[in-house]
Amino acid sequence: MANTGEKVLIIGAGGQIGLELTENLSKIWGASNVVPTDLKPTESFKNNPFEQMDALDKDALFGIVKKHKITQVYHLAALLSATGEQKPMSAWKLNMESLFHVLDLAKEKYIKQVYWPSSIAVFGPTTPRENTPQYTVMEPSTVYGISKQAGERWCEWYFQKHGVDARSLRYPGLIGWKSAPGGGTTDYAVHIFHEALKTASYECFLSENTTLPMMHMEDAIRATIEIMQAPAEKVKIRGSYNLSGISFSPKEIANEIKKHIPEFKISYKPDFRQAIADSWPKSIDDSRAREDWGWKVKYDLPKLVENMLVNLKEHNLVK
Ligand code: NAD
Ligand code: AKB
Repeated sequence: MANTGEKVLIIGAGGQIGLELTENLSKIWGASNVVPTDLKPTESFKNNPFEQMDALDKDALFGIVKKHKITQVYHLAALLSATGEQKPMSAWKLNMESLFHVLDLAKEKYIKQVYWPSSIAVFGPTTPRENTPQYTVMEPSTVYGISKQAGERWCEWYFQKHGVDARSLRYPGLIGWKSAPGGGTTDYAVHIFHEALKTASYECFLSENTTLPMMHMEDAIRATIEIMQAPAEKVKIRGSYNLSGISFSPKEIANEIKKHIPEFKISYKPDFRQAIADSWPKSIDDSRAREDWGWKVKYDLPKLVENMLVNLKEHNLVK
């Protein structure tokens, strides 16, 4: 049976994370208590009270929060790293202004809690790349990374000055079978599975040895819900927590796929996303998340690859 008590708003619910988060939060709070919002409706929300909303429209956001007596907001709408480099000013506007709207709602006590994701994109070429610490040099070289770094600082500022209970994770690249990625540098690690099952070949836009931090979507959703449900005093970092899953390169994931599809072939044609990937860490130290609120990853690379191939096939989701 679903819990009661919270009324949850998800902004950008139609995206890669939002679709799965809506499903999971609906199991916890009941579908009628979870309000997904996005620029356009999708079929996935037939059991939830979906609202069409532009995250930049502060009045619409305030109206929906009041109408549904929302207590928690998960704010996911953003332009990601690759799209952000193509549309820098749109990325800056959306990623920053929409965050202020949500933080202001919490400051004015309309809502009790905010979740806002950050990213490994907060790090840059001058950051130590192996086992990147929680606190280190951060000079992001993408508009997306700059917006995430600024967002972290604003979340912390609203917490310190106004007592806003904002919580955040620096997600690595996320890989799931239920939803498609939306314009990031790590998107190859989802596309590769679809192409492997469809054509047994994939042309990768990153070079073969580009190692990046990644995570199965199930782990990421669990981490998100765990940090939101942790007692406030355990959430000691109010910027954003490092979060680590697994690290691999295109060559390594291709080799793992070959164990299931021996004829699978990968080729490499790096594009502008290579420079973005080269500026990001290879692996992340998430000891603070483990110590503070008990984070523990479940999926390693072999489990992730098996899970993706089995589910994409079983649910007929190859695109
Ligand atoms: P996505 O691009 O798949 O989804 C974003 C959603 O926001 C889309 O459904 C889009 O329609 C919606 N949106 C865009 N502009 C909007 C607007 N003006 N008003 C309302 N909705 C709007 O992104 P995602 O992968 O689900 O990422 C969600 C959040 O998680 C983002 O903040 C992203 O930076 C962060 N994140 C994602 C990853 C990842 O690998 N997916 C990694 C790190 C951080
Ligand atoms: C992207 O590649 O932009 C995202 C991210 C790591 O933030 N997946």
